[in-house]
Amino acid sequence: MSIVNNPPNYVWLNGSIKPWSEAKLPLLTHALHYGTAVFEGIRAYPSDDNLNIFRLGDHLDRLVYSAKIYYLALKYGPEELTQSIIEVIRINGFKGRTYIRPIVFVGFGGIGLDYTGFPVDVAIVAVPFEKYFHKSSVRAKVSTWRRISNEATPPLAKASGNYLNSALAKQEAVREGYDEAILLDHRGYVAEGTGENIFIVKNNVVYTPPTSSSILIGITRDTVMTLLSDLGYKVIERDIDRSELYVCDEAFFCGTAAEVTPIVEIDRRCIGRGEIGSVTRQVRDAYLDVVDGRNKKYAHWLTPVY
Ligand code: PY5
Repeated sequence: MSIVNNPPNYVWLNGSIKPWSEAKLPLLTHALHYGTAVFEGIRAYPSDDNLNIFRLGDHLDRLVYSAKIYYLALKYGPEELTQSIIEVIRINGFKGRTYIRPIVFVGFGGIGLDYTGFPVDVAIVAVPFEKYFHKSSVRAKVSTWRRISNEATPPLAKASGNYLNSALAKQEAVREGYDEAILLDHRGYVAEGTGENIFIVKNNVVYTPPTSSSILIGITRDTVMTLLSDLGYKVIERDIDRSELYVCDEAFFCGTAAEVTPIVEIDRRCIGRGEIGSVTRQVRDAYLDVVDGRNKKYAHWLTPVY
């Protein structure tokens, strides 16, 4: 994530809008110590006449099930959260590409791991946000770290603590001169990037790891699968071997922050021609048409802010 130079003027905390400088938390906030929080990463994109939040309902559904896994009782329903997200964007006056981060976290209640009865706080922060990767294609490394598994901390919950695993892999990759890491699951099959799902293309067929391979079930992944089938491509969810990464024709990451980003090198092996491939280009352009509001077929995925 790029550095946010200017914090927003206003945020939302536990039911009301607050100036950034007044939204403060106790140092004994449970989530700070133990990662006991679940969150969402959502984007809003300008169209010709509005700013539209992409697949907000699906992100809020995932927030609800992530919270359920960790026994976090959400005090606000999807409708209230929808209105609050819109309010946060409006009060800050954001009109351009915006990233929205709702987070549900265990607040201050004590030191112990049994957080029964502790407050479950909710915050919403939105910031102007352009590109996640500051380049049009990336070079990746298969991490020496394995993706967390369902038997440990379930990857399908978008839980803050899960990102320690991502952070280790990302730091290793960046310090070794790569842009991103690809994590294998506990069985040794390809899982995902540190904050993205992954797809490969071989002979015009598209493959992506199944939901059982320790991935976050991405909303962009679902969007991309839908758009690829609209484009006439067959998409197969199946286990992918590490070596298949090296011999595929194209590979790309996708996620809310990363959007559709081509991977042009993996473990110092050039992928395809070392530039964005034709399938990736088509699905990337189709994705941007949808989020920017140019494809009316998917207008139902957009929630207007103004
Ligand atoms: N896998 C992981 C581990 C993720 O963190 C993300 C999203 C995805 C897949 C893609 O999910 P979706 O398509 O629903 O966004 N990552 C966040 C994002 O906003 C945070 C990145 C730092 O993209």
